[in-house]
Amino acid sequence: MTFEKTPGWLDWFAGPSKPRFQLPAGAVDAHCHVFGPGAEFPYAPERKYTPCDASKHQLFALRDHLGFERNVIVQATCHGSDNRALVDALQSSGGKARGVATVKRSITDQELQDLHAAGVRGVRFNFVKRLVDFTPKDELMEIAARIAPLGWHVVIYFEAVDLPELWDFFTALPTTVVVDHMGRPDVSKPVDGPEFELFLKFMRDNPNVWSKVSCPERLSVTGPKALGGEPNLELGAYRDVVPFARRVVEAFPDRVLWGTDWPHPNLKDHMPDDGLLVDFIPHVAPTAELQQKLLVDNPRRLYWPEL
Ligand code: 0GY
Repeated sequence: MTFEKTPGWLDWFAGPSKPRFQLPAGAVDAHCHVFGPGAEFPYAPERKYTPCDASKHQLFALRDHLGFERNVIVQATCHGSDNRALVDALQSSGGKARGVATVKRSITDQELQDLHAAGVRGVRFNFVKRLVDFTPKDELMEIAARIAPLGWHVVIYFEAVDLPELWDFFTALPTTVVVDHMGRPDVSKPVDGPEFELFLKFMRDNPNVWSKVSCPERLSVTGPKALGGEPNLELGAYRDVVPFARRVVEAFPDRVLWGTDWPHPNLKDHMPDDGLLVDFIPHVAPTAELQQKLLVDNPRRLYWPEL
């Protein structure tokens, strides 16, 4: 089967630079995806976008190029609740990848066990309206109750303006809860303002809540171009995201994760150089101790506790 990419879709960046920041041994890219390939793993009929293919081989090559040891592969909405591409990538990784799946309430216990055996350790609940249709909260709560005994967690993706409405549901979840991309703050608002303060309170009041401090390229309003017009972190690329991510890392050093978000779905203006994204890490986790927690100890606790 062949698929037409969504108009305006930007392909991932094929020649990433070698990061200047040396990742610590055992570093985990804790948020990335595989797309298809569509001819082998067709995209879901209910998808809101059609990506370019981004295979497990390309993901593993990027992992090695950047200096990560492991990946956490997150089911993307373009595959719906068909986790075959994810499972195939996990099974091909030689134990170097774990996954977060999307499931429906109709999933059987045996299917959950099979996902666990493949390396799945969480489910994702997505509340971003441009990506998914609404799933009733009672259905999601039922899924959360079923995966909790497996020791899995729930990954939630939402936008900052929706946190007040979703608060009661999130705080009732019975598992560890991992927030994608800091709950997508509007970084043109003050880091000390009421919107981001609500997110920090969400983490403060709920010790089971973790956050990925990922996606500067997605959240930034100032963008990748720094003074001089080149993507250069020393000169301030994605500088508007730094205070937000750094605040979360410093306040909750044991509950943060970092990921590339490769192959960067739905970016319309620019496609980041993944090497440059790795160079963003010391700006938000400025000490070796914080980097070790963010990149090694925290993802290991959540995804490879047996190591
Ligand atoms: C991300 C962000 C996005 C998309 C998805 O599953 C997805 O389709 O997560 C987005 O468009 O913001 O984390 O990859």
